[in-house]
Amino acid sequence: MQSLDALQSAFARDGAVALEASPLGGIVARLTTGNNSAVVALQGAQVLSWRHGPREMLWLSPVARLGTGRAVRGGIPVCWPWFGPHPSDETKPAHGFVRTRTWRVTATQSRLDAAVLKLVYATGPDDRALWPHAAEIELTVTLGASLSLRLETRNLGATPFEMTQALHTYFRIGDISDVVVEGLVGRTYIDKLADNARCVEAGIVTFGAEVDRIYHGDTSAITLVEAQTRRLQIASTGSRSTVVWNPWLEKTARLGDMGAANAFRRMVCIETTNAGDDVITVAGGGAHALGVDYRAL
Ligand code: TA6
Repeated sequence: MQSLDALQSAFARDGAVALEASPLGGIVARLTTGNNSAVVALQGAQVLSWRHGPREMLWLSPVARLGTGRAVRGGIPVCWPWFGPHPSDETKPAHGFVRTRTWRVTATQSRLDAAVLKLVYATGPDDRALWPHAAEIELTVTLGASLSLRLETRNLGATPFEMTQALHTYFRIGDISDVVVEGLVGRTYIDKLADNARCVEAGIVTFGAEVDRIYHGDTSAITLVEAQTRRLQIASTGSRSTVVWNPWLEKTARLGDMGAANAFRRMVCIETTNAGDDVITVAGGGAHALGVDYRAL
């Protein structure tokens, strides 16, 4: 594991990238560009905070802690190499296993318009019982006027493997009743709350109860709209599916790590995915990149 001193000497970039001990435990990288900042934990390469000017854009559980062996609730968890429950073995962790692994910082960059951080995780012997393939994943976080993430999967073996994945982003909102999601009208979706029934989205997505849906189709122009005024543009690449989720009251209680009974009112997940029918096959020696750009309009 990389020590904080070694990380600071190798990767700190004055005014753009700092490596710090997080009050949540563990080591984080802090990116700064102008009035914008982001905090990324080495655990899971998880973005924990994105501040756009004075505003925190991501929701993070108030009881979130690093280094507990459990995934952190909030920010942008990286779900890989499967999304949701394991397709055939329910004893395996939901959303894959890299959320709780320590990733390696491999590069940082201070550009005129952005701060850049790269982290890598390579599957090892401890992972083989969960997933038998040799692979390396690299997350590139670019903070400028927008926040961009690019998750590249590289198949280091000679045979192809299938995977599903997600950048499982928790957006911070004022109240769920004031929020709609535009850009999914007409799309087919799997309703995970209706025995995985396949439905068609009739219009804009609103929230009045738990929502847990995998939308299929183009993901390049989705917008989170709050109180008809605040708009956040979500532009994904390498993805033909988007998950929209709000746990509402009962699931919030069942999860037990949301920090408050009504925490669901302050967050909504709009996730850039390869999920549902959108399964990716990576050829031996090949690669696949999943990307997203978040831009406050
Ligand atoms: O993306 C939505 C979802 O699959 C929900 O079904 C819920 O399980 C959520 O992810 C959180 O999963 P986690 O494993 O982080 O508790």
